[in-house]
Amino acid sequence: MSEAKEPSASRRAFLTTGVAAAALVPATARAKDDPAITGLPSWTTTPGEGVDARPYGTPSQYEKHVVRRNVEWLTASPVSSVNFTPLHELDGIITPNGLCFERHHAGIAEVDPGQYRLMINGLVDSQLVFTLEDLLRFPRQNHVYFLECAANGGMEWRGAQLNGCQFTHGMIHNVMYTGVKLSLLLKEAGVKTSAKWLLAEGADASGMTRSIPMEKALDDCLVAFKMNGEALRPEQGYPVRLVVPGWEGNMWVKWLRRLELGDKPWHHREETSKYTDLLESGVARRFTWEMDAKSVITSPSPQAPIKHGSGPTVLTGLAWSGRGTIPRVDVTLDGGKNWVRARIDGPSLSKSMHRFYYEFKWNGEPLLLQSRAHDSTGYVQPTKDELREVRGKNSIYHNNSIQTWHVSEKGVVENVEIS
Ligand SMILES: Nc1nc2c(c(=O)[nH]1)N[C@H]1C(S)=C(S)[C@@H](COP(=O)(O)O)O[C@H]1N2
Ligand SMILES: [Mo]
Repeated sequence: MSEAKEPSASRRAFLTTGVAAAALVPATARAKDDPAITGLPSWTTTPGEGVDARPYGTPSQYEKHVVRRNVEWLTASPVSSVNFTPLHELDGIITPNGLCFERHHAGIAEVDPGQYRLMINGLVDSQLVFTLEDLLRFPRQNHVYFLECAANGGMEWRGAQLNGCQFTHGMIHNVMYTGVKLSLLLKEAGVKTSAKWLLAEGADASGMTRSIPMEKALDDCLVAFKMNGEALRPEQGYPVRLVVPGWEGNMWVKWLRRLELGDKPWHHREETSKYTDLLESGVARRFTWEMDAKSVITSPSPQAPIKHGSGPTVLTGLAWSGRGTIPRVDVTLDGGKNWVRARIDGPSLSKSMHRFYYEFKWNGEPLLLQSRAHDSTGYVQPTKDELREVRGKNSIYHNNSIQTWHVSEKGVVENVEIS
């Protein structure tokens, strides 16, 4: 891999002249003869709807295309399926609640909060059962974390396949959670010294269960009841879900109803037949919990082509790591021959998405766009070939390789692979 270079001389010149002399971006509209400025549209001449019209707000009618989408051929039934976050339409680092991708194995459980119970049993001094009211009387914490399904990018292992970052990378969301530290609840029950593992169980019809080592359970896990300030959505596990920061999404049990303490892992379905990585040798790697550093350019991308022609162009994307923060993201416009450092903007939080930008002057020629994340442990996101060398081609899960987008002279963007 080549070293990241500082911005080129021409880019520096563009930035200086942009600030000192001419406007950064040439204005396209002119006041004279433009009905959008000389005219009087209905919203200017007539009062709009009152404060009683939208008791729970929804986006503008012109934003109807910004929705979760699914890939029809991917799964047989919508109750055991996945839809994808429209990453190409979003900015900043927070995923709006209504756009968080959904993955459930037996549909959305509609849990009555009055009948909600959380039980702690197994290797504890006293078995406990909490109501939702009980949970609300413990001290709370707020944290922003990404949740990424281990299958994110799973369709791309053997070659470029899905045309859009919504589909190649959209099994992720980044939300501020409010909840109680799991360690606090476990201490209430009194963890026996023989307890080394925790089983988290969901209340939905899938009977979702995962084994979590005690060190993680006592470290930063949360029992969460709020997302981005409001109650969890039913899709995300209302009224309570487990938050397992930095670890694969499957472990973040929704509609959480039971925590059992034991002395060994349970080896249930979701940690044996699923979410394990079949290596070239035929051996399956189990328990790949931490999500390695990854990034993707969200615009330009296949669903967000360049429509304005050559000239000033904003490139933006997301980067994240299950092991810490993202101090650095590199981008290349020429398929990896030259790398420049992107600008990270907004909060840099551990195990949270980071937003990066790279502003450049497009000369109208074809581009091969890539981004490469570095995390706070020093780990660098691998190319697809580098990852395949280690993992072979049988894998589905844990694909954190570098994504390539091809931009044509017309600004049309496609998912491609280069080696
Ligand atoms: N109870 C329960 N929890 C669950 C699941 C489920 O089907 N049932 N799906 C898991 C999987 S595979 C993932 S990737 C995440 C998805 O979380 P989300 O729907 O909030 O995106 O929830 C996990 N927790
Ligand atoms: Mo998942």
